[in-house]
Amino acid sequence: MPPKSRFSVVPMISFPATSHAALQKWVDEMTSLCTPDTVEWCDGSQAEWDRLTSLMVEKGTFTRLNPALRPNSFLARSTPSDVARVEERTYICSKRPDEAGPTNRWHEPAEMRALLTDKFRGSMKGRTMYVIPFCMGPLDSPLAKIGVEISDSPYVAVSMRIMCHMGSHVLKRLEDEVSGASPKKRDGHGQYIPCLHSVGAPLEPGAADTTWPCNDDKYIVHFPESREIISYGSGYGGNALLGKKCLALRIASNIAREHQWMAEHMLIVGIHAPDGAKTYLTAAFPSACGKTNLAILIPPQAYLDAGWKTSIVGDDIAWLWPHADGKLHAINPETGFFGVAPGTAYNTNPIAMETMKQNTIFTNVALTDEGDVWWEGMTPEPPAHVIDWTGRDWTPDCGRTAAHANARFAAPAVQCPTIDPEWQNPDGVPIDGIVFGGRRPTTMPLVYQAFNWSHGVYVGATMGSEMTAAAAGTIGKVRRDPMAMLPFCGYNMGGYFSHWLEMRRYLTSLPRFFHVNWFRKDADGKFLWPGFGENMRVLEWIVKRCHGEAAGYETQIGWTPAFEDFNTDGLPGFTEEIYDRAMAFDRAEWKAELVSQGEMFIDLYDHLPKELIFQRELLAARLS
Ligand code: GTP
Ligand code: SPV
Ligand code: MN
Repeated sequence: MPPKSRFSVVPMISFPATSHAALQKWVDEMTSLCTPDTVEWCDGSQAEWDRLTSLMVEKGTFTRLNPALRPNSFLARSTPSDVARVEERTYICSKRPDEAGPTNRWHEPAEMRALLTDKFRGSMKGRTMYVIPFCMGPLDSPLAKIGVEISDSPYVAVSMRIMCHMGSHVLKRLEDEVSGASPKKRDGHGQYIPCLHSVGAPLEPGAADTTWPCNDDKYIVHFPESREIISYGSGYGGNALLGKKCLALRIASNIAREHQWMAEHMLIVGIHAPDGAKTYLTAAFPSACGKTNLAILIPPQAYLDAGWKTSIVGDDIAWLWPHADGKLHAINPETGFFGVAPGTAYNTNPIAMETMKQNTIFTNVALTDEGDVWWEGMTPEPPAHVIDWTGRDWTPDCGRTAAHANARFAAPAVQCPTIDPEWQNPDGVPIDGIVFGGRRPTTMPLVYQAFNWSHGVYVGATMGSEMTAAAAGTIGKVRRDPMAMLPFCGYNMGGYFSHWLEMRRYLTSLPRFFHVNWFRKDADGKFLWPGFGENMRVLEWIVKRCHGEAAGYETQIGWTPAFEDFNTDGLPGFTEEIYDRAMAFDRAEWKAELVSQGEMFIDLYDHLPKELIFQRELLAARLS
């Protein structure tokens, strides 16, 4: 150890940037630890966006898209090793392993803190440290959570401006809460959640930078008891935009269970019936299983003619709480959509295409010769030549995909033509139905309704989906993904099920529960259901069931619509015979389903609420 000199350590502390003493202290400490060249407090202004995007264009991180085709929009190409969330590097550091539970990776908190302190020492050398004040949820909502992300990535700073409320107005609110100038509107008044992020690529003086700095050693770490997030090594999506999965799901799920609310991986959609009635539903589907698509669905022509409409409140995360009116209310904590690009096209997702017309950041899509973006499925015919997501020349016959399968767009929600007028209402929107679903090529019918709340929780808890590129595992195998929260529940999954069951007590007007499957296949591997806009037909039955306005008949697994109660106007090819196959109940498949669910029940046995064991028994009894 060299002798400690009084002058050898000169922490770069600027004049106080905030009157929030605890925040200033944390930023000063992180500055001393990470030793960035400069510290910038983000104000969230247009001028700041212009400066940072131009800076990234200069450095090669961003390509400015042709302003005539895609104004104020940019393409980023990440390093091929940094293209998605890294579940195997995601940790929940609670005091006891039991609190994280068998579905999470646990690590002892003090040890992890020491390990990360080492990683962050000097990690921002040669870079700018951005201090990003942000708020998840409308600032005046009781559930709103203020966070401050410290990051050495300008990509993170500009992406956060799209994805959440970000900048001086959030910092001012936090300061006013501490000084007493702001009335108490949100729980956690005066408090913020510290989110520390580094790409883990310090720059020696004079060394050349890469266009997507990151580190092969990645850590996405959550301390649920102290409500802290530390992320190291990745610059991509949910690994780096810490307000999203880390705060709004993993940390928020911990806060929610203590304060009788729910943080869920759900879309929120509004359905406007011809009589003017509006019904809001939430739906939990695993990653890349169609949440964005359902939230921005355009009903078929026959429905539009009859006066049906849909509107979106959120496409990925819902925070729900028992409102004073006795109903579950929901807010979307985000202000942008971070959607999967491949497969998105004007013929299937026109609303998504309209939303990303400008002010959008694209990551890992292809660049056309005209300076616009392209990805697989965007147009019926591929362009003759593009630059692919790795920066290489690409032609349709080259044998590679032009865009990465998890290429994404980050677009402001306000640009969505069907954004719901209530989407920023601090009071949220009342929820009448909760929908679960996944990719199930067999077994699961197009739609069924659960018998009651506890059966609904069982249906959500036993949800599964066929493995896709988004989930690590054997492609084709069913992965159990309870409530689509497997990678996002920040505590013991069994305790999470108990919390769901308990929430019923706080409500006097209960939402109805449903399960849908857009992905059932024929023997020849073709989808039995056309999906996309046609999903409106299923939503119509769901909405009417929520209000007791549609018939259904009781089966072994739940309530289902009869063919004559299912609207097929304007869908001539969809015969009763095909409907029956899409809705079919196959006893052998359900027996296999019960066995497969049993594996998950064994894994979760220690904390599994007995109601769910009984629900499984009841299902077995109905099948026998
Ligand atoms: P995350 O953002 O990862 O949480 O996912 P998400 O649930 O929002 O997924 P997204 O909507 O981006 O999923 C898109 C994928 O689902 C694409 O491959 C779509 O083609 C497919 N998809 C969406 N809706 C339907 C549908 O109704 N039928 C079929 N067959 N595919 C669909
Ligand atoms: C998901 O994987 O469910 C996403 C994308 O919504 S990310 O924000 O990268 O986690
Ligand atoms: Mn998601």
